[in-house]
Amino acid sequence: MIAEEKITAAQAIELENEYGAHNYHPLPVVLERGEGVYLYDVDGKQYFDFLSAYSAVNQGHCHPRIIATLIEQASKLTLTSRAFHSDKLGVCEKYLCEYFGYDKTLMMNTGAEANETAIKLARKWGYLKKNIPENEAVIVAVKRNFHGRTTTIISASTDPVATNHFGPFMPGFEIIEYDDLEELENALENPNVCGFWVEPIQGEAGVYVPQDGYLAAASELCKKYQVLFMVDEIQTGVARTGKLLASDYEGIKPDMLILGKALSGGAYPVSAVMANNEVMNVLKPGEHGSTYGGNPLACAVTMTALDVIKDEKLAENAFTLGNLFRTRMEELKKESNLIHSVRGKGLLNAVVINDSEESDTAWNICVQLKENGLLAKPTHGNIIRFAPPLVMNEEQMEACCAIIKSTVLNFKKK
Ligand code: IF1
Repeated sequence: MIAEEKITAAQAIELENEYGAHNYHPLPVVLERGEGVYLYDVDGKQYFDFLSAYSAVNQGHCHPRIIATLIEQASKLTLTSRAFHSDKLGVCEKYLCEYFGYDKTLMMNTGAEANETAIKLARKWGYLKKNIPENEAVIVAVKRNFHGRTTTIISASTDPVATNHFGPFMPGFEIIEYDDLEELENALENPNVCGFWVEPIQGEAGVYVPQDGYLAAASELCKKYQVLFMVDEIQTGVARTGKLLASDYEGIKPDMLILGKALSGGAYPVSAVMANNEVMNVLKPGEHGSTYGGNPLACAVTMTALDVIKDEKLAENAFTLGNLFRTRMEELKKESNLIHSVRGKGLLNAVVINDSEESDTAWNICVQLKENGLLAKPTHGNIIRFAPPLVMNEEQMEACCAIIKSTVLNFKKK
């Protein structure tokens, strides 16, 4: 391979501006390498990563075991399509079912595709098992949800930025308040409801943690009204919140568990829906799938990525370091009127900045954090999400909290 000419940060950004759609507004940093909790820009500057590619890199950047598997499998067989069997798919499907406790799985690629799969499964189950009149199935979703960017998924969105100028929208969604059991029960009384679709913690909305018992009560209401409990753990799952699943905090078992992101440790796009036979067996050959879904490379990487989660006790580590992070941020809140509040579970946390949603204070703090060697990004307006790789150790966490503290205490609003 011809030695690549080193690109400068300015050149990289200019190329993206010139030749790429402007569908993102990245922080002004150009990254070239990642290792564990660290990212390195094209000038060799080191950063602590406090975004983890939106919780896809829970196992840390370029985890050696995951990369070794990726290289080994990629040198053997990457993709057969599902027109044929492979030696990896059944093994991985069994692995996932035993890992998460379900009868069956359906592997896809992106989180959005997993959610689309869940919608189709819920609807078909509703028609065949709950006798909902054809084309009248309703899925209940909640305000401020984020489940992906496809036109069907945004049909349930309440975020104008996600929906403006993308209509017409898919019917069959009813939107209720998050964390409101009375509204939920009212909605589920409709006999045409086939599913309740929710994040156990609302990540993109700004790390909104519902009241204790909400998920357990929602699960009971779904049983009472014969509705599938469809839990989107794409961001909260795979140890991010201090348990293998955020659902585990309330001992609930979703009827459909929707996973993505860290299933593959950031090395390859892998998503999956887990369900028991009563739900999964409504699907017949030819009714759903994708070119890359469940390919040998995805399967090999997934099994190693999930081995790493267990072998390195990353859920336990996220639980412990999450408590440390929130303790340090609460201490900082006492010293700085810039901090309004701190919330989260495990290593999915948010710091709410004391300024209006419209202000760019949170953004400017993140730019300053970048200068000080830590990469984080606001989710919405005045909310900064802090979500480092789960492989971080206590010493690194203390160093990061010190960076955040000095940045906040020295920050001058513009
Ligand atoms: C972007 C947000 C986070 C998700 C949940 C499904 C998906 C996501 C709970 C779809 C994806 C990503 C998408 C990425 C940024 C990031 C994000 F800001 F968009 F909302 F994390 F909060 N369910 N979230 O969080 O999975 O199709 O992306 O694999 O679109 O900018 P995907």
